[in-house]
Amino acid sequence: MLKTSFIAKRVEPAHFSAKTMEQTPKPSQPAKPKNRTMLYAIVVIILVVVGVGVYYLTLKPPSNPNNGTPITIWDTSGSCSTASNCGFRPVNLIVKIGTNNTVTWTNTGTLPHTVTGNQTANGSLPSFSSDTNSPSGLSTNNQFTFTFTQAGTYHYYCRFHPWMLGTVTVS
Ligand SMILES: [Cu+2]
Repeated sequence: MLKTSFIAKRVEPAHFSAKTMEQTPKPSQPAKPKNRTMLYAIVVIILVVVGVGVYYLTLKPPSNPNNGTPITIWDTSGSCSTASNCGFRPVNLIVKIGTNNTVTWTNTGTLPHTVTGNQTANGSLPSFSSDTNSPSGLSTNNQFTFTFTQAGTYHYYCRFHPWMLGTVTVS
């Protein structure tokens, strides 16, 4: 009698403690995946926000940071065989000294282009060329800025594609 009751007493706490030991991690287990899901969601949101930010910073063309009167240099997806698929826009720009006589060309095309003053046509007017700072041409999104301080009509072209023509008339 004594022996059996003693064994029963000893077995019972051992069995109970084993149950509680098993049960203690159980309520924390369903909580862990919840916290992980939240963490993954936060990480994904951060990655998306950073990704979108990097995308806009690297791929969005600059909105004329040089802040001059804008002229767009354009070409049609890598083609510039005639004046119909590349050029300057506007072709003929009119500016006024003291108002908007600083002009910024931005290459929005895929090919390198230049802004090269036609000194034969411009005569004694000040010369200007993007080659001074960009001898291999303006690549995509690159800019050239020049301030016209003398009145006259300035003819210019692209050195690589001489059919790309433009004028800036300064008064
Ligand atoms: Cu060109």
